[in-house]
Amino acid sequence: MAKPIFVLSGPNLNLLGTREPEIYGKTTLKDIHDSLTRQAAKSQVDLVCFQSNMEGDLVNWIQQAGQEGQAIIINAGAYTHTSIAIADAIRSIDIPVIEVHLSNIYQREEYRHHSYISPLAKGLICGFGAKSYELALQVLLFEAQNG
Ligand code: CA2
Repeated sequence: MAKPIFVLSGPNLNLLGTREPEIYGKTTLKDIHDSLTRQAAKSQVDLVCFQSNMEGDLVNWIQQAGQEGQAIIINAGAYTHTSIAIADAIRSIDIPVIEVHLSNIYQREEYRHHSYISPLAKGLICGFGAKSYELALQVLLFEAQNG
């Protein structure tokens, strides 16, 4: 079996589907994880899905993914705009990272326009709600099959 793809989500994303549906949609994070897991299974790829409100957890999982995973899909939530620690962890690994956001961060407040992750990521997908995660997975599955 190929190495798993890590799907990492940051602070407050555990609240998805329960509040602010006009911005973040009605889908829960569990729904997203379940749907991604089904999609990946069709390509015989395992997913490891984690969410935490703690910056250090995300740093630890990025390091773990660097050792044990083939790629990372990350929505670092608000840490996207603030975390040098997460950026340093991404800089320390050699696997592709795709940054995702549910909302289009460039249509929102100015303080969301800067990402410490984007310059280090293979690509960025934002603005498609839960589909941002699915599109990222599709790219990775396509690349795993087609090189
Ligand atoms: O659009 C995204 O995916 C964000 O990463 C979401 C973060 C925000 O800080 C980023 O700028 C953009 C916030 C996640 C908060 O999630 C909630 C979900 C439901 C209810 C309240 C917050």
